[in-house]
Amino acid sequence: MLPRIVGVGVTPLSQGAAGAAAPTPTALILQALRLALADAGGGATSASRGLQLSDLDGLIALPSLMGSEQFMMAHAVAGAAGLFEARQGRRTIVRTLDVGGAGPVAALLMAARMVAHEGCGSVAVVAGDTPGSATLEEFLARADAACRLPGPEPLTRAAATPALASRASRSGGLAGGSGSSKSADTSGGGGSGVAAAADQWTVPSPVIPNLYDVIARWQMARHGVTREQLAMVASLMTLQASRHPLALQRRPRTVKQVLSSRQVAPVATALECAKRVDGAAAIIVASPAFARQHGLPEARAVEVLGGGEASGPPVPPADITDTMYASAAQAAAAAFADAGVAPGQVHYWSLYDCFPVCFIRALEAVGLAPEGGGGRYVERAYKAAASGDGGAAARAGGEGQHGLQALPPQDFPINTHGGLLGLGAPWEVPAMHGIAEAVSQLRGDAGDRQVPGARRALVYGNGGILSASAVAILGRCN
Ligand code: MLC
Repeated sequence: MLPRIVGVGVTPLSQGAAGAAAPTPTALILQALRLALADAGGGATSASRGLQLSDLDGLIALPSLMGSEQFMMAHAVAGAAGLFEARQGRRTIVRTLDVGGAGPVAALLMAARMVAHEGCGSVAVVAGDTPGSATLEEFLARADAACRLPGPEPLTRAAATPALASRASRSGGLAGGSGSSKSADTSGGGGSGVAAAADQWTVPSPVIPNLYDVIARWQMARHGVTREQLAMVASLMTLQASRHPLALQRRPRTVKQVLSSRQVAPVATALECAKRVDGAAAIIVASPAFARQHGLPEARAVEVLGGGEASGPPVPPADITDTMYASAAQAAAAAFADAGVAPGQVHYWSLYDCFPVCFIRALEAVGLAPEGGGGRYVERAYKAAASGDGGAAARAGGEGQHGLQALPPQDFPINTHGGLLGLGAPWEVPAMHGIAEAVSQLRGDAGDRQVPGARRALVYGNGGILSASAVAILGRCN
């Protein structure tokens, strides 16, 4: 009998109201935790009363970027929640896990291990952050600093990377001046073909989009991904988000609109960057015995069938090689083996999409597209959405003024919530949205986003600059 997800709580998303007091990450997390505890009970029609804080034997939190609680986040959250008082001296395990955006999936797997091997009946995983209510300057001051990590050969990097530094300065950056320049080279690839180097000390702000840009240009040069295929990812995610009740913006964007948005890096516009929003989410993992003891409804439980993790470099090195960014594929292979599930047995996929290249590589890593074929996979889906594809798209709803038609969920069973590029990204929270959407799909309550008959789902989280990968495979209990 496997550990299972018994409760999910997701707060509304927000971009921060002018003049309103911004919430703290911890306050949002507590809101999400309350929602998850109540959700475990199954809602108003269920006989179960849900769970109480005191029922939690463990709590895992992910660090926040905008909060002041920068030390032992999980302890800060547990303290603010009153967890230790509520537990009245019973053993409680509280841990902070830092693998960036891979955190929710890695924490889900850690929670499952705590349930299976550390004597915990139930463990909460929580994450929340408030980049949406920060000014762009405040956000970038922290986000840029977070990614100024030492890469290999720190003393020689600057000398080794003149091509990128000059490219990056041509693109302007946002803090550096002509941020709206559209004149940067978008041909892809560095002067030496596939060698696209990143010296994060000379990469302009915003640092994270510019570092991902290095990998995107490598992917273009190495695998023939086109500039338009990158933009199609962002467009498809806005189309997916247009059906999600929490989406702040429901207007799908075409490739043309994506490409004409503000340029922030040589091959990235603002619409191709994870969207800053405030939000928090919580999930509760429990043992089957705990769930039975507390009368939690079996029909809503989602089993953690297996998982895998792997890591890569903290920043793109001087020469990207074919094997350097294998962590997503390694984590996926480990997860499939652990779960005893093949890619063909997965019906729904939440794939991390902080930037289009992450999503394209994820399609290949999990086996939806062959190596180097992620761009073409995206292009086929976009063309179906743009053309109506023989009436298939029309079945899912009418065509709007933008000329795109929502794809039937069974034709594109990926990120039906819209991912980071469509729904939004509260720093390390987004893979929680991916988990929440997978749970919705497996419970069969995803409404017009429902993939018919979804019984198994895969969730992939990515941390840093493709530096940490975590993959979980989930399944219906009944
Ligand atoms: C904004 N937009 C939205 C939206 N928010 N669309 C839909 N839904 C939302 N919630 C649209 C705007 O209308 C605008 O479109 C465009 O997106 C840009 O918004 P903006 O407000 O003008 O941009 P702003 O946020 O101020 O700055 C853009 C940015 C910044 C690119 C500099 O967003 C950024 O740095 N993003 C990256 C964040 C990041 O690095 N996250 C971590 C990713 S790595 P239009 O048409 O008007 O242009 C990761 C791994 C890890 O995830 O470990 O963390």
